[in-house]
Amino acid sequence: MDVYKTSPNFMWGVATAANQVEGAWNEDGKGMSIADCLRYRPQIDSSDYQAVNQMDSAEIKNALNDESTKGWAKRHGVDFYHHYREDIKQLAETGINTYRFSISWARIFPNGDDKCPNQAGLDFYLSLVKELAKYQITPVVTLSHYEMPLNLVLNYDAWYDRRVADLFGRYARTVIDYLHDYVKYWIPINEIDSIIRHPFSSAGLVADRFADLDFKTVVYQAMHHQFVAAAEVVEYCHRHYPQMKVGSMITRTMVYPYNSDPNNVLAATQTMREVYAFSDIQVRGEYPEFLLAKLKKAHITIEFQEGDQEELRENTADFVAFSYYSSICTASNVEGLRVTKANRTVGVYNQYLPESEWGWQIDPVGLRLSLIDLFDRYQKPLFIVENGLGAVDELSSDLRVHDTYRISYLRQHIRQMLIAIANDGVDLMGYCMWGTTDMISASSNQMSKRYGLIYVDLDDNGDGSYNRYLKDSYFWYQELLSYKNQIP
Ligand code: BGP
Repeated sequence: MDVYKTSPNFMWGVATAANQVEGAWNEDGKGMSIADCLRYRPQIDSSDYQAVNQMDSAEIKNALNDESTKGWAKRHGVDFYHHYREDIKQLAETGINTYRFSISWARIFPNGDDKCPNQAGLDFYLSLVKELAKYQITPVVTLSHYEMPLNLVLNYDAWYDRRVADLFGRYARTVIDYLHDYVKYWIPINEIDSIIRHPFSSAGLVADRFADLDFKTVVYQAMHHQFVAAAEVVEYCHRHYPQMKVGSMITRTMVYPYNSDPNNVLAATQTMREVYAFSDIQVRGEYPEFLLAKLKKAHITIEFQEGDQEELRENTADFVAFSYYSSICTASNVEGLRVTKANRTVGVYNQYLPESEWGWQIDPVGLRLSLIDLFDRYQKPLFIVENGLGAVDELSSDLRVHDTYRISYLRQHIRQMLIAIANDGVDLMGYCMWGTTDMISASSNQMSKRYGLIYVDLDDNGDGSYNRYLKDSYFWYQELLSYKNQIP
């Protein structure tokens, strides 16, 4: 058994997102959100995330007119809304001390622009954090994880519209005030770089609604509004609740050069800089020069309102959170090279690494490299808020899932994480594995891509009993958490 040291207050936990677990899409006053428009589409290759998650106005209209949950995977989630007490109790028994979840904006402000918040929505999240408190589990709350009220897409211009950033601010302040006794850690926007890769599912941007504008300009303007809105959350928390900590969050897919050809090394460096631009703005408080130069060259102008620059500069993140699942290679000329996919990113296949059933390459050392790189760059506490393996799991006749492959994935990644803390001097606050129970996959909207420690009896069409069954990985995580610094 390997022995490593984490600090006694290291945050060991699990992570999830409202739109992937809650279900109850139209209950207790919740409004329709963009996630409720994302349908599981078996006719499309589920790893083609762009095709799966691209929506046009006609498809949204179609979703609006369909009141069923059949096939609309995210509308029923895994019914966490009605199972949260039993799920939290079960997860508490693993020994976790941290639980990352997100709030559905449309549960709080059903249309985004309502005069008053929906009390039932606020109360649901209050009960949730009280439930966590019962087990001394610290919540980490994401305010925007791939959803927003659909009304802000249809009657505003989603995140492109500055008024939406203001409405987000009101929503954020409402939730922060309501939960402040229970929540210290906040992440304003999940994987803030996602807006570039999937602008509809992360920010509600529907290309055909901006027919008169250059869509790239729309995306970058919306990105700017997300940065300002996130900085306002930092400002509000620090001013009113000085104990609170607010994080930046990016998707940290490791990127290698395909080989040592300097042109490929340059391609990898440039790809990484594109992602780092997002954390740079939130951690350093200003747009990096290379991004400004790139936008200028592409004739993309971002409109700054008076005070935006100061807002960003004065309200930087307290910690740097990231998700890590896999890595890709990059080459300056990809012709003839085998293509691979990672977390909604396409790259060149790495011959040294195995791959998951979804073709995401499994790279535990890439996690250690990411930790070193991020810490050297920012010298701020880091937080791994997502890491896990999506796989097809089978419930066996003993009503268990024997997911040795997931245990192996987690063991290798956690080992590299612990080495990074022990040997590389990285300051890491915590680790949350993705996820809790199984849940609907974000990129493919399907159930059969499972990540949980707890199996949920449900299929891609939404048929099943919703019964929960423990997986071998549940017991492995429990064993790990009982040793904390040793890896079973
Ligand atoms: C992250 C998202 C999550 C999540 C995870 C796994 O990017 O923040 O919401 O689901 O990726 O991705 P997927 O579900 O597409 O396999």
